[in-house]
Amino acid sequence: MMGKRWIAIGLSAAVGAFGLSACGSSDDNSGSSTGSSASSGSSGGKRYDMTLITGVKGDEFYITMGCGAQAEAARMGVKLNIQGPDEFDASQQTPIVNAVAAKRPDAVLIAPTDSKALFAPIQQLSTGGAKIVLVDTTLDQPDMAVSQISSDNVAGGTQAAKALVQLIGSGGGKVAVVNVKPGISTTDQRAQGFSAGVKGTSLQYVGQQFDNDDPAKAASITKSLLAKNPDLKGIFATNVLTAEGVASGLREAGKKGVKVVTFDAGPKNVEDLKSGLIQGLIAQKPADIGKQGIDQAVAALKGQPTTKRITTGFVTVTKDNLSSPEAQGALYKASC
Ligand code: T6T
Repeated sequence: MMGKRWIAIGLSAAVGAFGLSACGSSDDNSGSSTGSSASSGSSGGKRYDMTLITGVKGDEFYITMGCGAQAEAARMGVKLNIQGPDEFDASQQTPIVNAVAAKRPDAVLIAPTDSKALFAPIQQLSTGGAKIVLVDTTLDQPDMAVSQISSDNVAGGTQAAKALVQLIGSGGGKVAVVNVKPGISTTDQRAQGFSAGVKGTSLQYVGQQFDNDDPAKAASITKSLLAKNPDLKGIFATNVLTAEGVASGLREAGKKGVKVVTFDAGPKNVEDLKSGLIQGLIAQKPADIGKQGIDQAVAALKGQPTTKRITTGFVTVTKDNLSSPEAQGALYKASC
């Protein structure tokens, strides 16, 4: 009963957050959006050469983004190389950006791992002539980018708070956030949206802790949160690996009844949803982000209008709607 009621509310919250469509995308800038069918990924016989630099290797969100980008690149005749650091870390991503800059690609799609630290390396790429498209994460000063494409992460965090209000019910209680690390635009915004979303509700927000994108650390944070707050009622986990760790922590603590809502929909997250450790996944649209990233880069290279900011949507996945075509289509891939 509660699950079904929550889906209805979750979806209407999504409609409220994203305007006309619960899971569509919106553009908020002056330029017209790029019609990819009218374009191809070459100019005067030269095939465009692009690189996608993800936030971290092996994360199904970025794997799925890469699949979307690769399919669109193939369709457009663009040569696409995909790279990413071993860890979600600016000190590991920066040398990759510098090495890519030395090869002078036509365009780079990049998810900066830190909104400040990656500014100078990305600015240098841009000064070297590459068109820059920021995918997923962004910078504090993103002016060099021809386009920024991401979910509405603040709205997603607020949606998670509303979902926990519904799941926990009228008694309310304590809730916590397990987050990645400060300085990542997306996850910072999710926590910000969550904190705003619990204000004035029956939930008492006890704060956030950071796991450095390490599931083992997220598991130990979860266990110590439960030890310090035996009456904890809910947790919001802000990304794939954090969600994996929170679910493991709950399993290891043998704690039942804590409601968990998480961002993302990797295969392990889906397993944890099925087993009841997680009650709701806020799935992003990474393949769409990758596809639109290629389209924007091609448009910029051809001197066509680009869209400064593109917001992609979410699908809220629960145990109840998991088998629906919409939910199945929103799950992330471990390979293309
Ligand atoms: O949640 C995604 C992405 O949006 C975020 O910027 C970093 O973490 C993920 O890659 C998932 O692990």
